[in-house]
Amino acid sequence: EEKRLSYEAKLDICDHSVAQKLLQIAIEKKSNLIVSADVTSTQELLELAEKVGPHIVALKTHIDILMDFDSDETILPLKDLATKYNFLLMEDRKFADIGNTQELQFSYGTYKISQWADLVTAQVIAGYESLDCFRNVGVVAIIGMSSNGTLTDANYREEATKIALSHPNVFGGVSQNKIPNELLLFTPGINLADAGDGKGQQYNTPEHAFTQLETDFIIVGRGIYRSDDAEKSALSYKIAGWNAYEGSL
Ligand code: 5FU
Repeated sequence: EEKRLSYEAKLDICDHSVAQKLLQIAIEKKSNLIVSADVTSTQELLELAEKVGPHIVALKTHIDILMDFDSDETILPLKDLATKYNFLLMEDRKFADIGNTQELQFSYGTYKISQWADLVTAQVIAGYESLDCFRNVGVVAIIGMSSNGTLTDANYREEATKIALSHPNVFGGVSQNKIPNELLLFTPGINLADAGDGKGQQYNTPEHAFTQLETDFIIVGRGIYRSDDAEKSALSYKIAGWNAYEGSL
């Protein structure tokens, strides 16, 4: 049984440059919080980033849900906020196609993700070589999903973990189960108030994620952006996440 490692210890074994940056920000800000900015306008996105920026290690986007995306109006100010508050931009694109198509989806089209994202999520369903296109970015592989009835069973997760461990572009995984120490673990499906959303999402607490899963980063969406005061709730999740991390060491 592997022992839970501190962020300092992970700095020694997670070599990818994006893993190094995330771990350094976590230590500096005493935060393991990633806010999922699932809002549909640029104004809401930038207002949320301004409020939660000081408390997070990364802002997770689904850039394709914006009604008014514009490189200049959306991405430039978002990048400025990321610099101002020292957080990374994580595009939760969950690429799931052959390498050539992913290469096009990553760099072309409306969103030109490769021009601004520090890290992206990708399914590993298309196999090892499908991830070769994500040079100059960090990949977080989807190993297990949080939703009820997901097909990511133990066998799938084991095979997905092998790809994640061996591919040089991959430095982490999204999962609801433990993954090897060499990978950073990202856990969505975190909410202090709700158990689910009536649409298949299943929630756990930060405490569960750190003690049971030995996660490295918690991802919180509606628990923060739907609350009355996003700044205040980001701070609560940051503190809850940090206390749970320290308690799990
Ligand atoms: F890979 C996954 C997963 O297994 N579960 C998720 O919920 C990703 N997510 C994302 O985290 C999902 O697409 C949302 O953007 C976010 C969770 O949002 P919530 O509002 O906290 O439920």
